[in-house]
Amino acid sequence: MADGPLRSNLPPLELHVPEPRSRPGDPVDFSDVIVPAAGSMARPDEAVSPHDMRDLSFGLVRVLDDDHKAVGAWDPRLPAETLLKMLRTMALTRAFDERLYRAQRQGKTSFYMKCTGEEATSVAAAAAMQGDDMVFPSYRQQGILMWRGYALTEMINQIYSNRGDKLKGRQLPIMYSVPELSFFTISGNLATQYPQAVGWAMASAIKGDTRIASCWCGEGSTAEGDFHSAMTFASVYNAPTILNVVNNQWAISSFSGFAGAERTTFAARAIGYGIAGLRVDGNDALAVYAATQWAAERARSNKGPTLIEHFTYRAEGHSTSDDPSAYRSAQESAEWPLGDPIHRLKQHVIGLGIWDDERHAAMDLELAEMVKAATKQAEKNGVLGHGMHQPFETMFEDVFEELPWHLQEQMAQALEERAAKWPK
Ligand SMILES: Cc1ncc(C[n+]2csc(CCOP(=O)(O)OP(=O)(O)O)c2C)c(N)n1
Ligand SMILES: [Mg+2]
Repeated sequence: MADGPLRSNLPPLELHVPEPRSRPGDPVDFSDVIVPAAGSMARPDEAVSPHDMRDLSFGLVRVLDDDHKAVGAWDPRLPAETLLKMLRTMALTRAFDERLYRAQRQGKTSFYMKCTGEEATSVAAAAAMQGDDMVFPSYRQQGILMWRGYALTEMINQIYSNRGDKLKGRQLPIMYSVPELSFFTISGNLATQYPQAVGWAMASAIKGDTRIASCWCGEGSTAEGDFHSAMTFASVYNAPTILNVVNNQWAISSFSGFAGAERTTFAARAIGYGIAGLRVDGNDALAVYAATQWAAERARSNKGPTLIEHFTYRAEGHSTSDDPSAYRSAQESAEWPLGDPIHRLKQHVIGLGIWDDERHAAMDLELAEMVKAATKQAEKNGVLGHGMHQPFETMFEDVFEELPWHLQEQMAQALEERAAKWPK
């Protein structure tokens, strides 16, 4: 019953509650997903006014066509070496995900997150940036660390929170922090990296530096206030930033409709802020590279920030704590119309005559062995939950230069209680 006065000649107000396209057991229908032909989008100059590129927020920049050939103005025309390095790095990311997912199932760590199907959105983006441009990733861009050559054992030490963990077990597994690779600390609090990236980019400009910043968040995270604050600052100050939204259709069990996908695209969020917006096929490594290269050039030449929506699909569960079969049709992943990014790049380089199935199979074996060896190496430093790998008091350290009195007291009390409870 309505609480307010009833005006019986008016229809009752009602809300729209989005419903996902399918639930477990349902057949999947992606016919509403519009996939423009590869090469059909115009590529404006990097200095274009955001008002003259609105189409690019609603279309889809695609380079690889149905025959895996690179076509159109967005083709970045990469040398064979770069194409093969991107392919290898994406395959390494997947091999790493496979093994560390299993390690979680074996009880060696508490938590893991895969980026299966989304490898291009981090690897190809990192490839198109300078190695010292600052990145502010979410928890699904491990591909950036792979591209920048971070040691796998360091990543696994962190995942196992073991003696070798440089973060001393104080971060959730997979929440890396690698300052020497210009890789900002991953935070579990969604979208906080957005204002941080814009602020960092503003500082870079204030200092007269040439390094730009790039951040990533999921489509669900665009519903956070931080996303919009960051967009305002980026727009007002023309901050040299690339703002990536990885639209993988799902935010744990909430489909993208709950973040507004039924109303407009995520790239179109840029329009209201007067920022350049690009919507790209996130499973097309060449399109991701080309869009990032365009945005990086724009940012570096003081023409302004770019919001890039990477249209992709989260092929697996949100994390090891999730079971997607409880809320979405198992068919979705198989029927996703944009295919798999590794398969598509592989077919492209095979078509160029610089790669073949045999070499690919050999590479997959080599990478699996490499990851296995790194895992074994890291396990020498212990695995999560088997003993205390870091001195207890480290949880109080490294925040303040000098430990304030109240934390000193808390530390002393904690150590005392610990000694009383576990004398050995
Ligand atoms: C501020 C905040 N709210 C909620 C959560 C819980 N949470 C963690 S991941 C997630 C879904 C995020 O989805 P999306 O942004 O689409 O990224 P994806 O996981 O798909 O990469 C939620 C709700 C959180 N970590 N932080
Ligand atoms: Mg998502």
